[in-house]
Amino acid sequence: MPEEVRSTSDSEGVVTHRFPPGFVWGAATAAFQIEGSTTVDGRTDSIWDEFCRRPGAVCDGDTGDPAVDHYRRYERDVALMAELGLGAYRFSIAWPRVRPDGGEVNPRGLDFYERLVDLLLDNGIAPWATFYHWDLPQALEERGGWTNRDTAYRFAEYVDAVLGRLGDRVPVWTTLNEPWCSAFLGYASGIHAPGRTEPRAAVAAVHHLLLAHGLGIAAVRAQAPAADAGVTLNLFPVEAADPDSPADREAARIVDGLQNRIFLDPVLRGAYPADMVEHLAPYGLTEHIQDGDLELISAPLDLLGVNYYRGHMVSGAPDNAPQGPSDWIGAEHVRFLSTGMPLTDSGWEVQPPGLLDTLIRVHQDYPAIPLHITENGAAYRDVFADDGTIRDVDRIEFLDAHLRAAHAAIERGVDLRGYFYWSLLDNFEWAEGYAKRFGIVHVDYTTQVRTPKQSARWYAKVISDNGF
Ligand code: IFM
Repeated sequence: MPEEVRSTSDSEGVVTHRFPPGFVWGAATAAFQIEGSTTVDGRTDSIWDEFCRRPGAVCDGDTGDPAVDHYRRYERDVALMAELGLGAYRFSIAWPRVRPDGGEVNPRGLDFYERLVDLLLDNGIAPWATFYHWDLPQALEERGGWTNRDTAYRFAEYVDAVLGRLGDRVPVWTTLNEPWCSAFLGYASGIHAPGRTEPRAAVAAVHHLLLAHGLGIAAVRAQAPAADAGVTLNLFPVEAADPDSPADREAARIVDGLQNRIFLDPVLRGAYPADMVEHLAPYGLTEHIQDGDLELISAPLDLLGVNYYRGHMVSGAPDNAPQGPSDWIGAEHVRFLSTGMPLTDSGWEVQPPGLLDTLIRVHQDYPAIPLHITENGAAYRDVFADDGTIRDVDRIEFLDAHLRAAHAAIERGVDLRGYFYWSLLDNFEWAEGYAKRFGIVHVDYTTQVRTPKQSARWYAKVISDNGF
């Protein structure tokens, strides 16, 4: 094993992870989850502002205001990042600030991101910007949202506006964050904004999101040729509960297709997977594909962002009746089973080996592309000890186990170049509101006081041990 990718323990038994030189160490957030200030400086509604007003849509009726007030406290937050020694900060830009209602450019919206990016650069922290982390302007949703092909072109205009201001300074751009969530949670099960439960709409959204990605990459190449560009997908390893059962294997194939390959294949191979074209034929997938789309969608990338939280174990249960709207179009009979691993506060199983499996799978099944883990993290019920600290040992164990898996992937030859913890700060966890805390930095939602948890200190040590 090369010296630089060794995992060791120091004299206190604290694991230190030796990653290759140049490995990117970061933390991630997203605009709607942290910024607040949803009505200032010209910003107008996104689909999430609207969704939050819908009774029962978001836990406790929580909204994106004030979130963690990052729009006004970004200087303190960047100082925190610097204290932790982060090499990179992954954040998203709010489309409804930059082009409110999807219309004219709003320079005040761009001013905020310019101040943020310049401050990060002054602090030696690389800004990694994502154009779309789910906050579609509501006015565009009213014209069909992602079911409307035109939304992809409006996205390209928005990307152009951002690049016109920041294209000379941001080293890494990603087009979309987790288009699976935008399409399937937003338009099929409706548990995310815009809360629609129309399978055909979700399938249209898949293609138009991918088209937006392709147009976004073309814009980055044209306006910021020195920058790296990619997309972030939430990938899940999918396992058949009984590998000898044809029904379970079939369930695994379909869930893997709908979750992973429907995005990986067009982006990295230039075609939708044949079995998904067939599976989604009743929902009109191919009706949306026009000449030249797949060429745009599969333009070469500099990196693929992998968001990993857990895997799926599935079984086919043909006799099960579908229970209401589902993310799993045409696969409503599939059952998702527990593998018996401990749960985070989100009820998600802690499955570090799934990260290794995911990275190896992408490495083996798709053309060589540098990978970055652009999100990985866990919500836990953090409590303050009497001395005012938060000893979030469960989060440290989570982080440690997943870094070991990442490390093992590098040892196995995967071209993995970075890791971003989700999230820097406790924040608005979508339909869960503020009930789930993912941060390595605690936020008191009444006072907005930030308190780094023990996991933040632990992560800072890993980063400094790796030469940052
Ligand atoms: O909070 C989200 C983030 O916005 C996208 N990826 C998963 C995180 C945890 O659910």
